[in-house]
Amino acid sequence: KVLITGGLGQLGVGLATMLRFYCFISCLTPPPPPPPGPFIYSDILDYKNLREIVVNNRITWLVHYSALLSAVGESNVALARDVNITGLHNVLDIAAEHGLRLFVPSTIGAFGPTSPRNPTPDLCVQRPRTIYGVSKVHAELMGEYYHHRYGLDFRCLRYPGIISADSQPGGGTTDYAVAIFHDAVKTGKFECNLKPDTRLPMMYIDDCLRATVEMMEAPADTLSMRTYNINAMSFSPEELAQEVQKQLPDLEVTYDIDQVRQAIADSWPMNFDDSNARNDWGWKHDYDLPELVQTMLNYIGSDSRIAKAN
Ligand code: VAH
Repeated sequence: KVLITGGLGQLGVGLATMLRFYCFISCLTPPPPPPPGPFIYSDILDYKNLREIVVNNRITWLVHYSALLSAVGESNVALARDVNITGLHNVLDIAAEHGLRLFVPSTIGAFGPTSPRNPTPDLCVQRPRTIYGVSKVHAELMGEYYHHRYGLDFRCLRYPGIISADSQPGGGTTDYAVAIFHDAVKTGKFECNLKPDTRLPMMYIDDCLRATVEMMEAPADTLSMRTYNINAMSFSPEELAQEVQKQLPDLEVTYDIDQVRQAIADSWPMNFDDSNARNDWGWKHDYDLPELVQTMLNYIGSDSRIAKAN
């Protein structure tokens, strides 16, 4: 049984639905309505009752999605430090004490301006310039320490910007790549907050969640590392806009740069090297840019999930 913190966030809803197991949330603000399914929600989760939930529900896996993302973290560093770092410490202790297996996502944001950017390998300098990135490097290092020191089965994937149709991202730098689809369908106009040539690694949510479950299920002896980059594609706002305009030719795209997000994006990888994940546990992505755009517009346009066009 899987416990997901941040279970009503952009990724949590999809993973809970995919796993159809327990899903618990730790929202600091009133959560959106939960999706239908065999889920139990405990909101405003504190770590005392997290222990009770783990014991009472015989949880075996803990997926720790709860975190403040890059841009929102910069506007509230103290809260981001509390949720992303203190929260992680609590989760590590509960997992170690109760023999849980622990998955914590990291991110392209765990690299910084002194990391190789094109491509960015798994092992290189990591000096991120956001509290979000610092907290995720800390999570990688602490999880690997608990693995080597206490035998905790800790697993971690560095996610690219994740694009989803039925859940909204929460204050990240890559959020533009979700908003463009909704605005294109609703109004035919999109104002982008990153420069047109800002290239970032991106991934469709179905690839992200499948990678997560495949890595959780990978036999331990296939893992040469505990933290892996995973990749699907990289694109810039202008490349994404051109692909959307193939389907919606009337889409008008303008630019009003958010300096905070632009500075963050300029410090991140442009391309991700995920060869270790592909070699060790057989990772491969399904969605490239044309398929991403087709799937997103099919979903948002028809407002009902349509399988990827073959
Ligand atoms: C953010 N969407 O922009 C998140 C993610 C890779 C980016 O971590 O902060």
